[in-house]
Amino acid sequence: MPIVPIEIDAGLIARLLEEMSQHGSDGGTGVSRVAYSPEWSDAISTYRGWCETAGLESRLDAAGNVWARLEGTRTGPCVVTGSHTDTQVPGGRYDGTLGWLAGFVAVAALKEQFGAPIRSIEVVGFCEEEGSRFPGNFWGSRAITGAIRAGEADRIVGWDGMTVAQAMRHVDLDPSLLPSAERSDIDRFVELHIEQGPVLESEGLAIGIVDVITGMRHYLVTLQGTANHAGAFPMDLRRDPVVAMADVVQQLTTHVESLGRPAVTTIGRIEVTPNGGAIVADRVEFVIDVRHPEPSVFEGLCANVEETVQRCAGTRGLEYEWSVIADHEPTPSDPGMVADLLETMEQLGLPPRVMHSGAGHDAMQMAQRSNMAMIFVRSKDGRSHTPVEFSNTEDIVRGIEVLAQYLYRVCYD
Ligand code: HGY
Ligand code: MN
Ligand code: MN
Repeated sequence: MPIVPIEIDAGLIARLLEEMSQHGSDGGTGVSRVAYSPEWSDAISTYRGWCETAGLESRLDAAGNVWARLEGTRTGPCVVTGSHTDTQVPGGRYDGTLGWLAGFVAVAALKEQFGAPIRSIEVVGFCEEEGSRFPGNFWGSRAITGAIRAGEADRIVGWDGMTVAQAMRHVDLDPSLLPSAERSDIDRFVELHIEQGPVLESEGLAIGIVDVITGMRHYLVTLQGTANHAGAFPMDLRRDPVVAMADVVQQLTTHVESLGRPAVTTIGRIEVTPNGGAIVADRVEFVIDVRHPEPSVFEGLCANVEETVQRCAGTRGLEYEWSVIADHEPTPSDPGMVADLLETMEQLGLPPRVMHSGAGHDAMQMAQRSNMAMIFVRSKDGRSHTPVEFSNTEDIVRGIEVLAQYLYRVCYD
């Protein structure tokens, strides 16, 4: 299908990103905006104001996902774009926020330049994706796909000690209404997102299309030792959980490095109790993040984690336990959507590049119910999950052009 001229206002997306970054800003380029926080509520209000100005009907669902809808002339399943509204702590200005605002800019441009589509289009801002306030992630997209189990909001205790349910009530959301956030009328979901890695930049490319999103699993591990004096208690009598954790880190790293790219394993959250400089620790709690895009390798990596924790704890006579707090299988994009997006890239004069996503995304949750694909925008130095993450406006506009052309292709024709 031929492309059509669609004007994307570079100044607008730049201004929106700048204004949105103020909600949770660290005064520099960093943003910390966790789900259901005051800065999160302010961000939603700002966004809904923009929707009103653009003449897009907006609403908040029972989970706190914010929707902007451009009504089509024909009833039936809709097409959705968007991304998440929350950030890591600290995070940057682009992870999630870019896809959320890019969807808004694309749909506002289509509305202004072509009027009502045939098929309705919605832009979603998922309330929580990062797991930066609560263990696990994809709370918003799990509400939309009906994957939240009864009572889960009361069972999940955030890193700040507040349950999801308490945090929801704090912003006047009623967790008992979560089932009403479920949608079954979404035909396809396309998410624009920063790549968060170095691949596009290393090849001098601005845009990529995702063919598979990596599998990812988070193990929350506790190793229980015996607190003792750091000086008087002999090494050969100790039950030191920090040393056992160091064994786990070393052995997992050696194994995952032996597999080469794109296998990754990360331990980035560690809590030592009582965390005293002259105390042999009593307990260590840490999260092991395991990822691979190929199902059988992913399963093997996870099995190795479980064997390694068991072995290292046993060697030092420690009790241990683990729970899986996030678990998402490798998720392929819809091949037809990938083909359409690649054709659109070629029509726009962009070298077509297919790639896997090493980051997890709401799109993997949405794929449980809808056809899915993702558009990646180059990340400077491949950095993300840090205040220095950056994508330049020119690349961002190219990404929005691909998104807008795709939405035109599937909703206006
Ligand atoms: O961890 C992830 O991949 C996502 O950014 N939350
Ligand atoms: Mn993200
Ligand atoms: Mn992220």
